[in-house]
Amino acid sequence: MTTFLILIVVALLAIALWQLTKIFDLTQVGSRVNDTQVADDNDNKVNGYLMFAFLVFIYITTIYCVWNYGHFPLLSDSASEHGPLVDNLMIISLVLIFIVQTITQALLHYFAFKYRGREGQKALYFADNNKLEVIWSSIPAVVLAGLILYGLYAWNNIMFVDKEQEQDAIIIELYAKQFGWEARYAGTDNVLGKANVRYIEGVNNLGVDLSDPNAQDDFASTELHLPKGKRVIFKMRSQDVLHSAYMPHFRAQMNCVPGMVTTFSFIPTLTTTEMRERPAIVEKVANINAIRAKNSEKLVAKGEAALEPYTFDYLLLCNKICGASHYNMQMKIVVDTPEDFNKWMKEKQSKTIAAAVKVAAAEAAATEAQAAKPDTTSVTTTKDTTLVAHSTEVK
Ligand SMILES: [Cu+2]
Repeated sequence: MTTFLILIVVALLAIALWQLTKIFDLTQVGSRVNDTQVADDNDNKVNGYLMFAFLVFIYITTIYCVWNYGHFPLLSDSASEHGPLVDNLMIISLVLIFIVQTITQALLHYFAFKYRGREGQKALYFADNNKLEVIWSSIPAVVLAGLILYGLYAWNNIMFVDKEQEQDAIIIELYAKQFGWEARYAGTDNVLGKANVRYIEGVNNLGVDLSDPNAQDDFASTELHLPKGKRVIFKMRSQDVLHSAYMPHFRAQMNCVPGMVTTFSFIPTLTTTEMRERPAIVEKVANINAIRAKNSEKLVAKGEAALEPYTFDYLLLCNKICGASHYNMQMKIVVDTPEDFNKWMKEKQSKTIAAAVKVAAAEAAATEAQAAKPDTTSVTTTKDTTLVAHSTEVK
């Protein structure tokens, strides 16, 4: 394949060089190039019709692509309350671009054909035409202003959360680091304790300030659970570089910036189970599994294990290229019914970060006490493994 590409590049370079020398020859006064090299009426006519043929080719390709690939099942299947606003903006932009491109492309090719070169015909030249300029400046200006105004309206609607909405909301922290996510729930008081990267130590891998009373009931999770129909306010932090919390199904994205807290808020409208039953998702899952089944056949033939069938899950992804394993930076999102969510919260609430830190400290003290005893050969390794084991458990 690479050799083939190199051959094509070399051939194209040769053609370009040949054309350049030809143009250079033609521009010389008293050129020795014979008359057949200069385009005559017939050549221009052929080129004019070829312009038309190319237009037909573009339209046939467009119709073919729209027919075969123009099915955007996921474009109107958002799972958040503000989702349809974003989807509408996307659909309006797509339709506008499609109409404008169809008209301007046709005009471009038609005029190229209509005013093709003819013997003795001279091009009409005028320096400016106010009427024309007003038309072609004002139409795009009005259309773009409309799009931008609608965009601003959507943005304000999505980003503005008033005090009343804030009081009803659940506060969750999204903590980004190379390369993974962790969520911190504010616990029963619904207020997140202070945190700082300087406090990161041992099992306290989110840097929670344990002297803050609000931090006492905070707990961490590596799975993001959200309740359906309830506003969630995300407070985002990053430990190292710029990351971007991207939740495509909820039409949500916000950068996570080291040294500051960014915010995004939305109301989930479909539980994971409900989303799995949506026709668009059923179709998507069936497509993926058909591809997996095909690939599995090849793997099994090679004696390897078959691929597991795919089931749909909401995902939180990183949408900033933040390093070598950026592609792998994702967390499963589970949207529960309010009852299931409360059940999950109750289960998790006992496993606070503060408690985990206390347990780890007690364990460390115990191993240190053991270390003080005469037999010290295996003590250091014991201490390390308990800490590692514990930190994975908390995750
Ligand atoms: Cu990232």
